[in-house]
Amino acid sequence: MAIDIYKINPEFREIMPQEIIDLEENATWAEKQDKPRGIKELPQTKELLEEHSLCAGCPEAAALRYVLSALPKPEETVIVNSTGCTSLMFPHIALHTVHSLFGNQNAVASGIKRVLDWRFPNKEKDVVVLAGDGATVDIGLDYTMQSFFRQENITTICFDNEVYANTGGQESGMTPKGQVFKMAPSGKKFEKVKMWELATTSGCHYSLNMTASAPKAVARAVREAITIAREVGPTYINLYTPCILEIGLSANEGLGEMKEQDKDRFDKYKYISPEAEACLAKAKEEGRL
Ligand SMILES: Cc1ncc(C[n+]2csc(CCOP(=O)(O)OP(=O)(O)O)c2C)c(N)n1
Ligand code: SF4
Ligand SMILES: [Mg+2]
Repeated sequence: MAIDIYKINPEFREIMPQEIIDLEENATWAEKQDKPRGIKELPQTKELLEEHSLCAGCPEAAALRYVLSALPKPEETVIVNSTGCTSLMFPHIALHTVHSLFGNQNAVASGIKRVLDWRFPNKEKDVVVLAGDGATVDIGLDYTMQSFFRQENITTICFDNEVYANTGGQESGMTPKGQVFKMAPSGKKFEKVKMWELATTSGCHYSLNMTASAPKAVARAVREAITIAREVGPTYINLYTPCILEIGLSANEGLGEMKEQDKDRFDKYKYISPEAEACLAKAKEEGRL
């Protein structure tokens, strides 16, 4: 059974690019089976980001595919994103997304989640923030942390490429010490902010630091984070998706870089609160995970 998410307003259909019409006609989310997509279906599905305008081989594009394939209920999900390389992918997916002003994505997501819960009290609505490190940790840090403090029922996924990529390579708080970029030639003077630890101390019930090297691991993390966000409180996933352009790698070297970092800086930090542990155990028992 297909899941009907994406509809073009009939009045605008005539002027829509073919790509958008293709999304409406061919993005089915669950055609062959009565459950959402999974990692195995990535090569055949229009809706799991068939095309994008990022650099060839950009790990952000692969990571978004894994995230989309793991959404438990895509038809009941809203993704809030922010300006950056990530935001270039959203016009190519058939899902409800909101492009917020740079940095305020967690405030926007909080409002959307509250209104959806009020408007649809009998439905589970998932709100997921997906934004870069500049948006999440630098310019939007206050909004990010305040949403944790308020215990909003949202999942925040930071695509941590350790740089302001979309504006040509400035350092962010997430850049490692000593790193030089085109527009940060003197080198980073202090250590990378441990946002995953800040998320834990700011009230997140689930906080991970990982690379996007293993699709199934990313998908599992997304499903767990969304399940906990629904029932317990805010969750955070810090996902290393290196900007291959800014660190001088070619299109086929992103995966190798992530695998290298699995052994080193991205050592799979994982925090789960006791309430979240109980929530996951119950979800597994009921076959929801
Ligand atoms: C309010 C506002 N401030 C600044 C910008 C400029 N801007 C656009 S993209 C970007 C950098 C994004 O960096 P990040 O969030 O790390 O995403 P990436 O491009 O690295 O994926 C900035 C500063 C903007 N568009 N709007
Ligand atoms: S600039 Fe970097 S983050 Fe942006 S699309 Fe290219 S490789 Fe990806
Ligand atoms: Mg970035």
